[in-house]
Amino acid sequence: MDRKIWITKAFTQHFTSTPDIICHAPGRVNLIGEHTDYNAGFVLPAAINFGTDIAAKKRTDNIVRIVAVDLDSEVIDFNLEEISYNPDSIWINYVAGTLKILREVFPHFTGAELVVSGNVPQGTGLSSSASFEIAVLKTFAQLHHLALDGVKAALIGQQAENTFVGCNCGIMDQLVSALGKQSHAMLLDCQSLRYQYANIPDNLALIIVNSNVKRGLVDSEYNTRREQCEQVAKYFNKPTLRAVSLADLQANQAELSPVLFRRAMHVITENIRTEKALQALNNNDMKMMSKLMQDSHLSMKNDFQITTTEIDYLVEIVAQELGEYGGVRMTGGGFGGCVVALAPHKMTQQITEKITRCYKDKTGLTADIFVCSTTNGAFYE
Ligand code: GAF
Repeated sequence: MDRKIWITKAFTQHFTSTPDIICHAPGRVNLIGEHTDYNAGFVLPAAINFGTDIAAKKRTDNIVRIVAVDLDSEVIDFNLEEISYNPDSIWINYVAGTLKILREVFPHFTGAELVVSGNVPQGTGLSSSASFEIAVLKTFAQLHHLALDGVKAALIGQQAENTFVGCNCGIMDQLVSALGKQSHAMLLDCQSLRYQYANIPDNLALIIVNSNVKRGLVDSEYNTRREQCEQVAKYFNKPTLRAVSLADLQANQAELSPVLFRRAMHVITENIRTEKALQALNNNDMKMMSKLMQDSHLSMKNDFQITTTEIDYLVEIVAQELGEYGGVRMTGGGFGGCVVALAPHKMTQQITEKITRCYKDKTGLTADIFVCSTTNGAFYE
């Protein structure tokens, strides 16, 4: 059944009335530019056809009542005037945190009845949480006529994660969930927050492979990487690594610990690759894109050290099939999660077969393979 019809039905069942609006916000896949966003660098993500749906009706008091249909229809109420962290139900903090920050910007909006459901595979690096935050923000902006553009919404979502949920993420996921464009990736400059779209050529499929490696220590390792990047920027007396050139980094190698040097090497070279990837996509130059994605993966593996043996193996077998006709690399924060491939449509089947044939034998795990499409950022109906 169409998700819109389905969530409308769920709303009617729970609240015995019809919703005022249905909002959707997508998850994302990042084509290249990993761990560069919080270094004020470049990223190249695309919004995908997995996301969060919310059916909503306005209330005139300050109560928010939300039903999570995917979690046994758990119902949680809270008052907009008394928002605090809920240690017993982690998912509600994405809603509560987002609305707390939204209230600081727009102090007078009232509550709502909400039914939420999402289909972004969780914990796989495809931004289920950013899609949830942006869906909540889009819903409240629409219900209460708040002047909230995509960039402002993304900043609020990010702030909620940083200050309420406790993840020190950058801006990429929220921004592409809010402002992505069908058939396009988005080159985002995380310093100026300016962005431009790059067409994904029609002949290419977007294949996302979930390694099903359980992501351990993601938050602590993520925060450690961020601190290491900040240390190097501080050494150069710069606000972020964006302001440090490759030449300066290389000239100072002896002064930095090997680990810090490698972390900065990844970020600085990844920024260069990401800008080049925009040109490669615009020119439909798959040979170049293939090389950039391969180098990006090696940099994440050797310098930033955020891949796993299973992920490296997936990348290796898909790259063998693709040759220079397509690109493949790990995508997202790392330590498990997904691999993304840009591949000619006609190679989709052979890639799928190769993964199915080899991955389980080698790792004991079964990979989930999604041939995805790109979509627009958040919208309401
Ligand atoms: C996670 C974060 F949320 C993003 O901000 C980004 O840093 C990404 O990891 C790594 O590129 O998705």
